[in-house]
Amino acid sequence: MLRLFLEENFSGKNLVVVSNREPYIHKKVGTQIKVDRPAGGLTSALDDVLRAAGGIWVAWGSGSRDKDVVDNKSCIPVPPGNPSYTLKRVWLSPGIAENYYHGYANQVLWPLCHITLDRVYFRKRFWEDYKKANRIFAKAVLEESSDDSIVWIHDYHLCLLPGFLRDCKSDLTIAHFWHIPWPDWGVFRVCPQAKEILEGLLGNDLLGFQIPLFAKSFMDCVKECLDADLDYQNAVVTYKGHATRLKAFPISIDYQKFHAMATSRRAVNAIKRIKQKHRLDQGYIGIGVDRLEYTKALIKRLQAIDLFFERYARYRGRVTFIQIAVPTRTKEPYLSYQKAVGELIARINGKHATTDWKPVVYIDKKVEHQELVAYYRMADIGIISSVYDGMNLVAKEYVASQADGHGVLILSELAGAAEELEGALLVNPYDVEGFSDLIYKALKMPHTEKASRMAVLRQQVRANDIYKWIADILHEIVNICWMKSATGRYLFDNLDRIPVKNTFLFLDYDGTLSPIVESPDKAFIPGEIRDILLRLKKHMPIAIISGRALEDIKERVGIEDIIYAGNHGAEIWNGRRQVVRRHSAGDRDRLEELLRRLREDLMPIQGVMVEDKGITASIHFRKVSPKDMGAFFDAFRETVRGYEDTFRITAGKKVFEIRPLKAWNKGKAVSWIMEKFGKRKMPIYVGDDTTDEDAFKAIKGRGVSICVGGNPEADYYLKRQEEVGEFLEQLTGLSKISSFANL
Ligand code: ADQ
Repeated sequence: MLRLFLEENFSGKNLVVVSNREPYIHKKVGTQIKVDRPAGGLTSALDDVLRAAGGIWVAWGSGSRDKDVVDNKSCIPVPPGNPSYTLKRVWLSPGIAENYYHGYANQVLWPLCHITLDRVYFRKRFWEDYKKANRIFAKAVLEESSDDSIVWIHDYHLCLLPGFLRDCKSDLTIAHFWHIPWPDWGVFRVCPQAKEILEGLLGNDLLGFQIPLFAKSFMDCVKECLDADLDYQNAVVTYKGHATRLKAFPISIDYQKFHAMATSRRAVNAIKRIKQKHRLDQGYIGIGVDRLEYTKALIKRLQAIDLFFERYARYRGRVTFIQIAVPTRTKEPYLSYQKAVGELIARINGKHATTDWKPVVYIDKKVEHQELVAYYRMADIGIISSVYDGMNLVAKEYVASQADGHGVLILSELAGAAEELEGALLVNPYDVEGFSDLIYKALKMPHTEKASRMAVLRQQVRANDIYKWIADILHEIVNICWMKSATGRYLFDNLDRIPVKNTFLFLDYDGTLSPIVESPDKAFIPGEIRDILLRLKKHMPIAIISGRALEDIKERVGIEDIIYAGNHGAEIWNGRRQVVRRHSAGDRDRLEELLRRLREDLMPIQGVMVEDKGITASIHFRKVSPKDMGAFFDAFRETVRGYEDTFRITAGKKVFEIRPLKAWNKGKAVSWIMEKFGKRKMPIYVGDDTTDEDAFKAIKGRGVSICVGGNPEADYYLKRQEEVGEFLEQLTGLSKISSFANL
């Protein structure tokens, strides 16, 4: 899928990924040079992207032998043995590296963004070298990019890079993903370089955050600090004439890889070995896996564990907590933190241990992934206690490795992952007493509830894996590229090119006539737009084209004498009666049968809504409680099995869509309507959705297509849905003039 997307959208484009950390490190081992790959889902997923798309990865060459293997442009083809893209290394002197990385990045931006202000340490030389390092990165990127390159930057080490690049090459497309939280203005304001940091980041075309809250906090900071135009509704900041779009893209993991590793024989053997080694055959197991990092709040978690054994003493000897913590930063305050964690574990073990059991097993080193999934799979409880966290991938790794499906995830409500992972037990890590009670609750939870919570979690992570994250970001980048190349294609700059004589107007509904809303049943057409359409229909034929059922769309628009196409054109109303009912009787019978079975099988589960749209159907489950979600998915999956030869079943936001495999599309609908009712007319089509692409294509060369938000297939774009009303209003005026001219 990803490869196909990249081939279609990125061929001919030069993709430049930039990060502090490199994907391949050359080190000296004995007398030999060895290539190391830093572990981590993100690095390997980005590596996949570059392998498929080609391009360049620019990163700091931090390995002891990195310099020995590059060419005179500091480049080396990678992956070793089967090269498909270029790694370009950036060299930082030890002094600059120290101040830029250990200084400004780790002692200023990291604690600032994680709201641990007592750990923030500003030094002038940190900032000076941070600027120098960003300039060195900028020079390297510029050497390798042309005006139509796409630069994709990662994280807080490179805040100034987008601004530096924009100053030198204003046409570059620049996107940046911010992996850590973005704090409120009340916190960010303490940064002496707040203005410069924000200005640097506003060099981006796209700035991605983990969750919407961080994007909003960023916007608030810009509002307080810079004289910029802010469009909160569309999340766009315009500063010094340049627009930056902000958007949330929750990062994820390679679900299938973790699932496959967890169900492998190697995992089963590893579990046996680990249990034997730590004498864990009896009783419950809790797991914590973290970088040894104060924001992950290992101390709070250990305090909660200590209190748990105090308050629920009967669990002594029956529960063991395994804490795997890898030290990744080797300076202060990490050394003191490591010492404090070690001492606290020793104290807890001293206090509660028995002759053949100790409450906490401490593994203070990196554990290979295959081994890590074994720990995840065997653990009855996974604990994440961060005091603030961009996302937290361990939570998702634990879920994906829960092949037996009955572990309980205790997740800090202050981690970005808490926004997504319904089914977890959320904890406030500062409330140590509440935390210890939650551990008790997790242990006492009935088996059925554990299973249904875990089923919900697994479905969520499976449906939103790292490849979807990448595709969502790249899709947004492609749209931005198109919008930029479409300068001059903004509809309001081209009104004189819009045909007003002999025109046939086609309009999509959701996102075009009606704003996008949380729940589809609340999507109503604004009164002013209805009034405009009532006036406009006197001057030109109008057709509304929608994926909704015909009756539904007719009722929502509520205007007589116009054409409606429902169910993507499988039902058409010509203004007086229904002229197309493209039901295959067989499909309808099958759908009825499937819906009857679904109603029966899902009846015991509260909150399921089955919507029969005649030709298609939607199964809404927004109102199903998390504890029943597992049962819902199981029953749904079981019931639809055997119908996949007739229907395509796709997942939306808390809804499953069921459509006949042979269903029509909006392109075919427009062509059919033009053929029947508008042979010599000129179509104008306004839509916003990917399903409108078929219509844009269908009228290419014989009409005008307009996309709200932009689409490479459309002739012109509108920036937002509200502009549709403005356009229709203008069209009314223009049409009147043209009617008079024709008299
Ligand atoms: P981190 O804070 O590093 O990164 P986190 O999401 O907590 O990331 O993931 C840590 C990773 O390290 C996991 O993949 C985990 O398996 C691995 N790991 C931890 N301890 C390990 C050990 N002992 N041995 C082996 N592997 C270990 C930042 C942000 C996060 C955000 C990520 C991704 O702080 O909030 O989720 O980026 O955007």
